[in-house]
Amino acid sequence: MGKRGAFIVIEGLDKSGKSTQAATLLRRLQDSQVSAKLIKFPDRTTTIGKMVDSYLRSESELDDHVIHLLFSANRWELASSIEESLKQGETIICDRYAFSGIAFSASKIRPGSHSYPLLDYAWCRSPDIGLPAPDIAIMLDVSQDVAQARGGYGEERYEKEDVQRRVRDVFVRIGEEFEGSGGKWLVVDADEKPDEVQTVIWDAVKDLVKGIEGPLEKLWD
Ligand code: FDM
Ligand code: MG
Repeated sequence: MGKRGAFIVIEGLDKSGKSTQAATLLRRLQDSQVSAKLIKFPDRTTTIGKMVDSYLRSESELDDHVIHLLFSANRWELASSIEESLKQGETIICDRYAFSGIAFSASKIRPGSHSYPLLDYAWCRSPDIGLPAPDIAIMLDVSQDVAQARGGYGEERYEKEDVQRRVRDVFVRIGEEFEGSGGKWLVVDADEKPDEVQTVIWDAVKDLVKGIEGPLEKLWD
């Protein structure tokens, strides 16, 4: 049996440079003759993804539980194809995953309250239990000032300062729990120049992308 591919997740706030870093990493892997592909969540192309897309653009309203479960279902739609690609030795770079799922939902607060959660943290985590677990999750940590300097946030739901601040706090908790469950969670200072960020990322993944002997783990299991 040959080695399986590595499952690399890149997480972070808006304007943290996730998509740029993911694309740069893909190019570098391809230049090094590593079989690799880039995926992203939400995958807005599927039927469920289209419902998510419409919600994010505020073209539709959905109950907060419903949209949370749709984001998770959107990952489950792709779960078996992720497993298959990894088994065939292909490395996957994934732009956002279940960690964004928890962070954005669990950071929602009840209307009229300052900090009382709308959705329970454990409830938010549960629908993703058993998904393919990443071999490493890389959290690009950008400061509010640098995010603003990069052109600020866009028009979509969640692209607001107060939301981003709360989301960041939940990411910290998620990272601790992922590490506690044996996962590899790397926080990278995304205020640095793109080249410097890429150097840190490359250093963290360069051994993993040679292929992995061990089995693919299940998330939160
Ligand atoms: N998002 C993303 C969630 O709320 N839950 C999820 O499970 C995922 C994967 O969707 F604001 C949020 C994060 C972001 C928005 O993401 C769209 P992109 O990366 O900007 O397309
Ligand atoms: Mg966005």
